[in-house]
Amino acid sequence: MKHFRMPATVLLSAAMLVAGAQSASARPVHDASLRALADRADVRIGAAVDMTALVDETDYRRTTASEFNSVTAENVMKWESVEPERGTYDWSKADELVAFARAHGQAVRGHTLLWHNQLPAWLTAGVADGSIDAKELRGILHKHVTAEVSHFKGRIYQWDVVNEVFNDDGSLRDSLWLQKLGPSYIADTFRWAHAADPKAKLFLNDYNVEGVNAKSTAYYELARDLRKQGVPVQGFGIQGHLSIQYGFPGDVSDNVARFAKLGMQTAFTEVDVRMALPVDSEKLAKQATYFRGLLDACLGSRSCKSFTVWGFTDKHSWVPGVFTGEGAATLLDEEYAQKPAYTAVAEGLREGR
Ligand code: 9MR
Repeated sequence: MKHFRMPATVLLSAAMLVAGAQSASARPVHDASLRALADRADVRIGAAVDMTALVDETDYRRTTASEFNSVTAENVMKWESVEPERGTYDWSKADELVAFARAHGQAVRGHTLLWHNQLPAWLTAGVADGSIDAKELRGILHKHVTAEVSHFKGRIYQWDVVNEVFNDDGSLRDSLWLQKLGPSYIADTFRWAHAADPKAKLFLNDYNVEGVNAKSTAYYELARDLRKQGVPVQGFGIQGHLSIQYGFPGDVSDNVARFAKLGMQTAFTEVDVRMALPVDSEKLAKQATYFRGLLDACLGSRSCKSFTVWGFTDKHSWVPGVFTGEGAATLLDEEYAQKPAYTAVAEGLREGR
């Protein structure tokens, strides 16, 4: 029996997802859901989706389907997931998400083509031991971008093409991409992505770029220069990982506006607002104002097409695993009850643009 175990699990997962899709779509999207409000505000409201939770939990599936009209793969479109062994692609989990989205009338954000994290071990090891040289690495990157964008062609409305390539001081991150290929890797990656799916909107994406600061200015200058050279970069993604222990970034609307002025789209791509635990009502109220502040900056500019939260229940959030003693960063608590942040987002969407 042992060798049947894996395929059986895979089959079961697929069956459960389809069943979930049916039961969730049988429930009408209620008029006051975030997605119904977002439709009226002409913006996409999105969520990062944890595929394990989507397969395992009915509440998670129902909420994903009923509250959001855009989804992002939290992990399963990253390079280590899709090409775990060199030349062997595994699109299965990402395909399940795309199928779920299709069944629920949701758009899909692609995340992410080039990053310095979650790279396959064969690639990082090969670069480290010198068996993959710079010329080969460039070819590998070209092949990866082409394979992934082609696989999802026509099904992704926004791609995070390059992710987190600047430091907070505005210098380029010293990643293996910069070390081996030099700064031209950025333009190359956009050109290759565009060649594979000319209709997808191609985004730069990073954290700590909500307001006007050295890092967001580096992106602004990069975007302006690339566009002048005819490089197909069409969007700026502001992740929006905030914490209530720091002040709310003051000039988010100005920042969005300057990218809009370049003719670019903007998006809030990974919004969450963490706090030191335990939770209390004052912290929750403050958190709500942070969510609302970012949402208002989005709704205030026609350039802003989507507002995505990085997890929607405190039951499934990356925050506690990374920031010791912090958490409660999402719209719903661990029991899926609505927090003040949920109400604030719903009210913001109801007020519209
Ligand atoms: O939420 C993701 C978490 O499950 C992964 O373990 C982590 C690995 O680095 O990546 C998290 O998502 C990140 C996203 O891809 C890029 N911006 C920062 C996000 C939070 O770390």
